[in-house]
Amino acid sequence: MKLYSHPLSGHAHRACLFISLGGIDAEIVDIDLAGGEHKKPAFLALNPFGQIPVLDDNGLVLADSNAILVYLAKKHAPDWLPEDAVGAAAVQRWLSVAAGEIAYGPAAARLVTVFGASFDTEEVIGRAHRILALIDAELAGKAWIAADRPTIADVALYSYIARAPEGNVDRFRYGNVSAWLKRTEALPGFRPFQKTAIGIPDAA
Ligand SMILES: N[C@@H](CCC(=O)N[C@@H](CS)C(=O)NCC(=O)O)C(=O)O
Repeated sequence: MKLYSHPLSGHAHRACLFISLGGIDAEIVDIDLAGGEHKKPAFLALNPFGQIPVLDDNGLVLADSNAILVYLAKKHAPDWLPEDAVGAAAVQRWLSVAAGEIAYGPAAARLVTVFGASFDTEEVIGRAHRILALIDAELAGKAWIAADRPTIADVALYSYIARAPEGNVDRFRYGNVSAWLKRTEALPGFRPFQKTAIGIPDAA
């Protein structure tokens, strides 16, 4: 099994993190985003969207980080994705947040600073704080976002929240979020998301 990835992509880190937490055997293959490898025919044949991450499980090719989490959990690490209707819906609710509010908030703010994207900085940082405040309230009195144990919902939310300061989003003011990040980082098999020197330093 191969995962096409890039060390500075939070979407790819989400998949790499779960491969590591789940003890899943996969080779991580870095794609040269700066050189445009993801827009060349060989990669577009794997994912016409021209985006990483992409999983290739012996010819079964799957794009989209959250789809990859669902596939890997179902196939290799079922404890991370509840089967029952209520439990599965609770996880899906936060996968949607990861693909929505997180992508358009903290991930977008980081795209501006780390990759030079031209979003409205004030708007994306404002969005980031709105979703962080909601998640902070949601985590009051609970250890994990969607169940009484870690699930792929926690994995999907982790990467861009952890690196939100790189987009000048001060996440340090959200105490429940900070405690949840630390709990995630203490899980066996945790794999960190590469840091850059950009944005608000960790010590803030
Ligand atoms: N919905 C996709 C989004 C993936 C995504 O945005 N990947 C970025 C890297 S973080 C990418 O490949 N961007 C290159 C491009 O869109 O041209 C997922 O969850 O995997």
